[in-house]
Amino acid sequence: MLRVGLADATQILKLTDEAVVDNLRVRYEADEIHTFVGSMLLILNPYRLLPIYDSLEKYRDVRLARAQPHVFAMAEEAYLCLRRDGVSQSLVISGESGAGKTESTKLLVRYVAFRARAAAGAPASALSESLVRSNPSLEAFGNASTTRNANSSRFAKFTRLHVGADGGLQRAVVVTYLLERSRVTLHAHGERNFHIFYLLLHAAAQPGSPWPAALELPAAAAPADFFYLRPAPLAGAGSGRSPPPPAVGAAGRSADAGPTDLATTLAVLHAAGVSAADASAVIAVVAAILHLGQAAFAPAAGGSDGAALCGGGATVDAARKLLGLADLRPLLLERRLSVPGADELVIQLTPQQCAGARDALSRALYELCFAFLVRAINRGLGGLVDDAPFIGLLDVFGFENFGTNSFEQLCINYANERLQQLLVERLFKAELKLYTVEGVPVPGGAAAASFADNLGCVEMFSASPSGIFRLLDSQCISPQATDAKFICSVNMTHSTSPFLRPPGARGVASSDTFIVKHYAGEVTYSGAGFVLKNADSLDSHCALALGNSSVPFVKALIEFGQQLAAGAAKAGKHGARRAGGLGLSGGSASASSLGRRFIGELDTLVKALSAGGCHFVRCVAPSGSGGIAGAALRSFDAGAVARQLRADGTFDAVRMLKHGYPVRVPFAQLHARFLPLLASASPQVEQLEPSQFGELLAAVVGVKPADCALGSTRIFLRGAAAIAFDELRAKDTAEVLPILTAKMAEWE
Ligand code: AOV
Ligand code: MG
Repeated sequence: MLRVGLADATQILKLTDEAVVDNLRVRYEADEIHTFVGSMLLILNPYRLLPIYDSLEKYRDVRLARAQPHVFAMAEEAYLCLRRDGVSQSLVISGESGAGKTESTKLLVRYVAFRARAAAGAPASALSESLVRSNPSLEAFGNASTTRNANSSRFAKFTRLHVGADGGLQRAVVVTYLLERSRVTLHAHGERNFHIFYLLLHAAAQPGSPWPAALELPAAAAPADFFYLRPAPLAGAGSGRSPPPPAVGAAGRSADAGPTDLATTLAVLHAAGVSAADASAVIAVVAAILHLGQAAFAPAAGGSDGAALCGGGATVDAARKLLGLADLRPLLLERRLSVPGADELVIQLTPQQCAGARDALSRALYELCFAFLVRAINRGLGGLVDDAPFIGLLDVFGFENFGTNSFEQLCINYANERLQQLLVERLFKAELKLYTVEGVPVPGGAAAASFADNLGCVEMFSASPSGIFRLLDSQCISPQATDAKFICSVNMTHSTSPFLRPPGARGVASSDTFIVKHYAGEVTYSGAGFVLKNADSLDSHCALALGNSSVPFVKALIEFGQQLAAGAAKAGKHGARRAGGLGLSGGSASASSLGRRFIGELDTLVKALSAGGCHFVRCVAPSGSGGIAGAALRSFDAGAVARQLRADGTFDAVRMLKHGYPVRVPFAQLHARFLPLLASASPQVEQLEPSQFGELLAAVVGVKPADCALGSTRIFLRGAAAIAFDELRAKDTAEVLPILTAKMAEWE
């Protein structure tokens, strides 16, 4: 028989980091990809479809302490907690890029939809159908192939599944964060733009396709024909390779496996309530972006200021038509400045500035389409606001460390730091504080109580006024802003931070790079574009022109963007921000900067997560940073696994949880729940203090002293001891009475 190791890493007798990794290896080799660390679940990416997702029924009503480790068991636990306590529960899914977060999220959604259906006795609802079906279209617009993951999420997503009083799914809301808009106009070597562009070209190349004529695309156009889709060359080398198409997802069905074709994407849009005309209009904007990318600029003839379009004239005209504009050229070649009390100032842009204006327009249009899509999907899911408790599923973009790391990685890695801090707070800090407050000695002593705290790193990013994002904002509002100045200010301001590597020792100028010691590893941030990307917003005259578009959809898109920008600016004034703002500026440069908006959005998100129960799912890439190539090998790289477990605090968690008491129940709760039962056996019980009552209960259910500790307000329990309490109800009075009497006699 195959050895399958231990289902819970905290059960390892001789606990070392190596033993934890070895246990995972043994399990992985036996296709056991799930392992508990107490109430936390580790999932090792299997990189292939395993036959372990068909039987959902067997997880129903099984408490986590009794369950086999499985992603469905986590969803069931969250569901049961919500039903029992009436409080929202969130499943926080973390892990490096390519580790399996998005696939796990889809499985969790599938389970909750099943569970809610089973509870409410309803047939498959349109809502759960729409939920599962909305994935391909979101992924088509929000995912792209990177060197780490062929279907990498380039936005973060918080899905709230609201559960009604009958246990059924009432409605769902998808909130998205920080789409990586810069990818629309630039992608790194070995990566691709968002899937939708390739899906469109693929569809347009099919015989008889209506798209080429409708969108003025050349027949049989290939991605390499478009500037925005061309494989990016490796710096100083030839052209880059194109990564493989999206892989097959965990659910193994095309509907769940990410974007497959344009028709599916359109069908989903349609199902979400988007009219066929609007769906085609979205695709037309996507095509317009491709056309826009073809615009090239040269210095204006005759030595005059400014630039002129060179080449690409026909495609710029196609973009103009698709966007419903009378004239697109002025939007690319000029900047108009409104001067109070004077005539409008028209400035001719240099060729480089023109390219900047072109790209800003493309990015803003794309992000608006994405936001439109999210809104449409939400409408299909039943509305935006609800106070009913929910199961929240958080799927973020994983920690990234590339050859060149810029603004995108800064935001992505900051988001991961925040979530890591949530885990540190929930798992370690709250735990230690509770033992202290309750007067219970920390189980396992000091060795078990040590953990790495990344709070200092989070603060280095978001603190006011000197956090990294604030420093970037100050650059953005300065007239002579440069990336070098920003990098220099980070190195100077945080030179003594333990989370920043001092530049001096590295033999590079302090304006070239800065190195952050993230919880998940050191990342060198460099390269150009911090200032530009942070302040990226659509010029107001551009927005005005598009707002007067003859294409109703484009007009509506701009109005929608302006509403979001106004909402974001208003929320910003009150300290909180909601998703929105997008490419349309809603205030001053710093008030609407992307970095600031992102910090605000994350604050709101973390508050929502902190308000209820949290369940942690950690995805691990067993082949480490081998990315797509490693995935093909399905190898288990012990070093890479150890690195991930050390970085995300799993080793610390195993140590702490091995000694700790995973279940704790307030005496008051025990008292309320079990008094009637015990009082029916012996009325004397009613005289007891809740803490004495707790002790009595522990004796009645036969909990060993080593498996419990009595605090000042609650009882701490280990292992299956907690379940013994739940089973108490089933016990006979005759069985309970002798123990009860003996214990009471002891006290007298
Ligand atoms: P990620 O969400 O963690 O990365 P994904 O969930 O996209 O990673 O997983 C990457 C790939 O691994 C998928 O496309 C699947 O091929 C495979 N995979 C992941 N989980 C499973 C599973 N349970 N069963 C089978 N295959 C799986 V990123 O979005 O890049 O951070 O930004
Ligand atoms: Mg993902």
